[in-house]
Amino acid sequence: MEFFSDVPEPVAFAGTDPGPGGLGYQVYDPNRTVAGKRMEDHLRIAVCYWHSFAWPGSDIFGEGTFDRPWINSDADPITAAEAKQDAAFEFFQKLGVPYFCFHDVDMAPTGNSLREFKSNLDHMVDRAAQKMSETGTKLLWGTANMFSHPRYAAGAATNPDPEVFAHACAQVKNALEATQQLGGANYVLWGGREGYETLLNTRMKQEADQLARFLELVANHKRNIGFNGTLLIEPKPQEPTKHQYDYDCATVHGFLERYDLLGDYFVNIEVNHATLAGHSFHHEVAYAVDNGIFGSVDANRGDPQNGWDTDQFPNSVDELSLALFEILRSGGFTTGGFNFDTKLRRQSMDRTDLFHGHIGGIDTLAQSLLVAEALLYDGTLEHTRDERYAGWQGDLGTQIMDPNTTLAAIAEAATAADLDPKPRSGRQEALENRVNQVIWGTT
Ligand code: XUL
Ligand code: CO
Repeated sequence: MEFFSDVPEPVAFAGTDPGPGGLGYQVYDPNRTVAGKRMEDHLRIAVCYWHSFAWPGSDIFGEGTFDRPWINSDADPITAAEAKQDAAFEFFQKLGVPYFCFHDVDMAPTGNSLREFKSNLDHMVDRAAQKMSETGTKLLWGTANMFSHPRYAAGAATNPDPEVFAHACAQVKNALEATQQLGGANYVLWGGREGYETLLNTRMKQEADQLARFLELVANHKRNIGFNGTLLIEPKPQEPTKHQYDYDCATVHGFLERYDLLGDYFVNIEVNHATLAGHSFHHEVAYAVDNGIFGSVDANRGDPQNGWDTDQFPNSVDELSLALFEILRSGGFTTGGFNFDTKLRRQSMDRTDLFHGHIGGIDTLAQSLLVAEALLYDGTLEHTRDERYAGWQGDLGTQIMDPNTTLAAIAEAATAADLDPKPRSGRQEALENRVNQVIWGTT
């Protein structure tokens, strides 16, 4: 059955004339070379299964609004899961992007036991493997949903009950192996309920030790089965819990270092999670790149007027260009990519709205990539930073960093040389203007 018959042909690069209905890419041209690589290979775009195919458009105040014939609660669960999978693969192919991402529960009915869930997952994963080989679509990452079921209300790995921890182990083992079977490039852990609602009943240190143990077990299993994708942690400060332990990139980095897990885990940075943590997306990417933990991105945006995770499709080149610049200057993605962890608005109920949301988001990323390339070639930012820190390459900088130098020796040298350093302009406005000139193409 064809679900997206209003879009008979795959969406293609159309340049300035997107054609009837506007279903063409204006900027995203997979084969265009940008900074020495194909655009498709830079962006490594993925569609997510959950918001796009498993969610009917419900919110906490109202039921689903979307026209999604494949979501049918009266149907036999496996038949419904198969229809959802058909719709998803039809969409991936018609959108013309290389990757998708999924949670175990998006793909397969959970049944009434771990055993039943596993056998449903096996069936659906075999079927997905078949569809992937027919369509050429690849898996960017898989993950396990350990936050929706009531058993996880007090967390999965951080639950006070070890039986819940063990249940989570079974779920992650199965989801990791499913990801491996599908040739996934990464495996993601988002700890939606790994946090607390109140400190009145919480032992933070105990929960941190449990989380670290869990991450250690998962990393060991990855090695045992020979999964060669990357393990990614997705930071988020809160929602659904009041406080989430994987607050932001710096918190995750510190946690990994504390528990000797650096090198086993990298980060999947989500734009709207960065802004919920009080950072810019640019900041989170720059932090991860600088500290060697950058992995992948969940592309979306928040709404500056409210403080929750609205997961809207990205539409601001200004917001994304500088983050893309950091990614590009660090050499780009390795196993990661841009996953659209994005939701349509509840009033966008037509099936074609799913195309419009993704096409706009993809074009925004593509345009941001072009700006990032122009910023790289322009060189102003890099040159300014080089100049600003040049002193650290000189004698004094080298001497300060020498581990044998003491505070007293530096003080003595400063006094003897009668140092009286003068402040210098940080040139912020000039640099902001330069970035705008590059974005506007007026340089
Ligand atoms: C929730 C979120 C998740 C993860 C995967 O905010 O971003 O969808 O990406 O569990
Ligand atoms: Co996400």
